[in-house]
Amino acid sequence: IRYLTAGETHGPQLTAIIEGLPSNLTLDFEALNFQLQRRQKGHGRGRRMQIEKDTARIVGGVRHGVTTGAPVAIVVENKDWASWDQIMNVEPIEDNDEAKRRVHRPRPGHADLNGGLKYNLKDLRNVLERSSARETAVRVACGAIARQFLEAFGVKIGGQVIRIGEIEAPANQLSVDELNERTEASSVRVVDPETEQKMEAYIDQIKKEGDSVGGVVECVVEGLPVGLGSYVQYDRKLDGRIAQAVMSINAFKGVEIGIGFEAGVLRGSQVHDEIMHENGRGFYRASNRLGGFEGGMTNGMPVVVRGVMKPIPTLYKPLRSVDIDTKEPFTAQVERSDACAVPAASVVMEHVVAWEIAKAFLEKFGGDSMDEIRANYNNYLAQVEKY
Ligand code: EPS
Repeated sequence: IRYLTAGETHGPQLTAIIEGLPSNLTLDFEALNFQLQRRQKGHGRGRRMQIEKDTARIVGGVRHGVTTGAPVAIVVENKDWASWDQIMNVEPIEDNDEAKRRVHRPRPGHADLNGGLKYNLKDLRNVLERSSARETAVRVACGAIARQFLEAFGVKIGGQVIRIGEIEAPANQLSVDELNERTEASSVRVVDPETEQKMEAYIDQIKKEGDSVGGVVECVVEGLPVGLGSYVQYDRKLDGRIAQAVMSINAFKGVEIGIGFEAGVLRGSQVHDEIMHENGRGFYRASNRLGGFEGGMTNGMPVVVRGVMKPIPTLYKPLRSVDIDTKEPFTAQVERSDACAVPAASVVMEHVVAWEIAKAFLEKFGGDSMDEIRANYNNYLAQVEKY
């Protein structure tokens, strides 16, 4: 299974094509759009989110609510397009710099300068339009379909914000259901109301200072069978593939599985999860410090992934840069930005992780229809039980 996306942040729409979804998967459109709306929320988002009301329109591969096995095409429209239809028109427009809103002042921390040099583009708008995190709207739509596929096999996915700047949330051991219930009610996707208040105040302060702030988000996946991914080849290690997917989210600078970097501090006896067995339950681990992975494969414990997002580089507080025309230094003034998009990034991470897991699931139990996959899955579970 794979997908590609196309579209610009101020273009007419984002488009994705998913290839390799089995037939006879019943899609819940409301649940799909619920995930898109979750991504738009969060304290610290800017004015753009008041313009957009994201919904996924499916324009291929689904009939009467059920997949046919054909590629699934998804469209997410940009409502903001109305204000950009000249500047972002695919047709040539009159050679008027004002109308074109040419960007020649690269913003530190963005793709602007590297992209301009690489693609030999003198209008950096061509870079920023595609490198924008707006693209995650349609990635969430693809991930939400993967999520529904996994849910058909009892897999549950949740997420939470662990840190925003200097404010860290206290640790918890909640199940995915509880986690989702509590974080859904939070403006910053944390479990603890006191932390929520502190984070909100912190974001407001940062915003007032014309600055931005990043954070750490966590995703938990419950209900996975043992043996997704493989140790036999580097590019089949599922933890490695999840790491790639998480790092590909705009502004992410690091990934951890389980205790992650803390494993470099602790001793072996404090890190590894002891193996247990119980009739009925089968094999399990006494703890889950390794976050559900050993040898690049799921071990049946919940998968726990963390990612760190840097502060959004579009600042009201200007940073120094150089104009690509004059090579003169300047300090940028910004029109519109998010002060903090960490809660939204938490939703994005859930969906890119869902995608990688669904992909590995299909590789292991692959089939063209849900029935065929279910038979393979049940057969494997019986084999594991007898082992
Ligand atoms: C983004 C800049 C902002 C964000 C945008 C990502 O958009 P604009 O430049 O139109 O103000 O709102 O995020 C989204 C549109 C979204 O849906 O998440 C950027 O430069 O990455």
